[in-house]
Amino acid sequence: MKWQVIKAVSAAWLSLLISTSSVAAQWGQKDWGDLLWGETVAQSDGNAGAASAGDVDGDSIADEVDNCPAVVNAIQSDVDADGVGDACDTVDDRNLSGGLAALTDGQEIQLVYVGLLGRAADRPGFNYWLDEISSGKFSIEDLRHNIVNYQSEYLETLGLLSRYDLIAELYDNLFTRVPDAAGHDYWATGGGASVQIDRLVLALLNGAGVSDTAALLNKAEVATYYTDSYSFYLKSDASQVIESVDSSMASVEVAKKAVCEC
Ligand SMILES: [Ca+2]
Ligand SMILES: [Ca+2]
Ligand SMILES: [Ca+2]
Repeated sequence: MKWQVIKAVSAAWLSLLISTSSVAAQWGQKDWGDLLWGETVAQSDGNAGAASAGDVDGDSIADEVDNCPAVVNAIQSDVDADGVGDACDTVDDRNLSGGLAALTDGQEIQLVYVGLLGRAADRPGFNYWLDEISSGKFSIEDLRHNIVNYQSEYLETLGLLSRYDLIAELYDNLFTRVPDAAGHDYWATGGGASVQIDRLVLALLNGAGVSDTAALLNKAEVATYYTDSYSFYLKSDASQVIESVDSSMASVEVAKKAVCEC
């Protein structure tokens, strides 16, 4: 994430986020050049303690309850909830069919923050939008609208980019990869060029293929973990924590470990 604009969160910020605009938008599913799948390699996070008879990997989780008995994974993250930890699970059992409809309100909120601001949401902002969207007062479109129109944090960074450069930045923020040529051209000058530049973030969320959807779910997972866990919110921390999260489940364990610093 290249953009890191550190500004204090203020009451005025929240008021700016409140909008009455609601624009329905729909995009078709597109699957552009997904990364090769299944290349996740379980790795140690490098903080193993001393191995013992009942804890062979030395991560302080006893073998009988350790979801990766041979891999250091103190957080025990398991995003597909199959009992095998992210650090050593090579088969992603989640529904990766993609599309906005498959995301929870909380995931959508985090991913709009991730896409447009490059960071996990702060708790006041997240809770405000979750309440408003869950109650039906606002929609995810309203959150997008407010960020791209009123937040200087966006207007002074991604908001200054050309359409072509913005696509690349959104791919980096959302999918942790550079756009493939076909996808880049599609959104820049092809069939996706009809999507207004300010609405590209939701179009990309909605059109993500299997591998990119895994990255989105992982980003949302780690962003939510950070939002729920921090004792003092720093935009730089909120950005760093999701920066290296990609389509691999192993990247989730590593990122959560960095949040918790345990
Ligand atoms: Ca262990
Ligand atoms: Ca382990
Ligand atoms: Ca698993």
